[in-house]
Amino acid sequence: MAPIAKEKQRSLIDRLVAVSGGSYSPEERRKYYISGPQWAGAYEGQALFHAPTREPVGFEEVIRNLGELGVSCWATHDSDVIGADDLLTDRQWAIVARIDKALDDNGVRCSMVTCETFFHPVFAASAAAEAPEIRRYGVRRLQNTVDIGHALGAHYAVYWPGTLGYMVQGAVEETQMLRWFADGLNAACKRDIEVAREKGRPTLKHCLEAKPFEPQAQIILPSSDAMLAFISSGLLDHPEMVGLNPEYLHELMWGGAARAVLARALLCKKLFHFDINDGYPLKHDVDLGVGIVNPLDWLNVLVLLRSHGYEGPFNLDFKPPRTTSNYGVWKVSFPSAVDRFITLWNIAGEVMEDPVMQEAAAALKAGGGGAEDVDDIVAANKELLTLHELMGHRMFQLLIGQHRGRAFG
Ligand code: GCO
Ligand code: MN
Ligand code: MN
Repeated sequence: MAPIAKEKQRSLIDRLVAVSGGSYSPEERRKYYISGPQWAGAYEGQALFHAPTREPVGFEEVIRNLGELGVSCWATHDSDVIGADDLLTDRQWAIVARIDKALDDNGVRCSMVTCETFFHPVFAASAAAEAPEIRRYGVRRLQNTVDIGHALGAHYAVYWPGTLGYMVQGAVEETQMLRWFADGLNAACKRDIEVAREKGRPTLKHCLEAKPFEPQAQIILPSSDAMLAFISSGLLDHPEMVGLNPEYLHELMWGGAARAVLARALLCKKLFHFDINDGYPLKHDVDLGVGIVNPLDWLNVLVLLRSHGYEGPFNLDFKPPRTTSNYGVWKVSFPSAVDRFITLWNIAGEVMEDPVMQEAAAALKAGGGGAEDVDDIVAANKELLTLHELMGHRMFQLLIGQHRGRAFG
């Protein structure tokens, strides 16, 4: 093939997107509680060893593109749009008003705000560091994020504690750090109760997000399960206001099965919010688009969530790859992620209604019958238990559409 001239490359992308087909209309996409984070749309491709590959994009452009694609909600860190120098000053409210207008103009709602307590140098030792002035500043940022959330009409606040942990063991006393972290959350909930009362709004749902690895010797709350234990530790003044925002990839990173993690959160009634993306176990937080690596695993996750009636947001917390252009972010990255999600959601519905899956599950629960003696129990269930593997295979068939007559060979 001859080289593709620069000016012909966008039309090539457009043509191959059209040939691929399978995309949903903005109206269809809007039926789902999906949010597009400011930081995902504006991500320029930078990382520890990597320079940016894309040009900067402002919030107006992100919100406009989300509106056009049919992503109904937007989410933001307090510092994504408002610079650190403007935060906590009157100037921030002028920016919030511009955000509000952009949301309004494009038919997009703000679902979630999140406080950045990891990027700024003041948080080098986390927002729960030893020096009281660091913690006081952290509390001001947390409470201010609650204020911004209410001003923008959000219902969720997310906290990813970033470098809550240490590089050098012994320098930090872990129980103390956890108490200080709880103090910050307590201050955020207290402020929330006050503002919600003033405004006649419901309080926010405060969601903790775990990530097992960062460039740290130890992260103190590395997994959703650790956070569940923390929520019920007695350190929180309002444990009923605090739940989880698990992230699919973060659970995969430590070797967890996302579906089992979510099941534990569901049982505790703490699955408030869910960051959706994809990637690889025991690797860096690559944050690829949902379902692009592990579609079968994702199908399993959605079957669980659908069958338990999860109604919270699905937040597209992914990073368009460095190889994707600014144009590609809106032409390929976002719409393809949303469309894979919707397709997998629909297939999950088919799994739940599939007669093979239903009969196999019912047969396993019925058991072999009648046996009391241990050898009899083993014998009575021997053939039935093959159904586990058959169900795994059936999930694969449902994923690739064999139940709809798709055939090979
Ligand atoms: C990540 C983190 C962040 C958080 C965000 C919300 O994947 O690096 O998940 O994207 O979700 O900071 O607090
Ligand atoms: Mn991540
Ligand atoms: Mn996340």
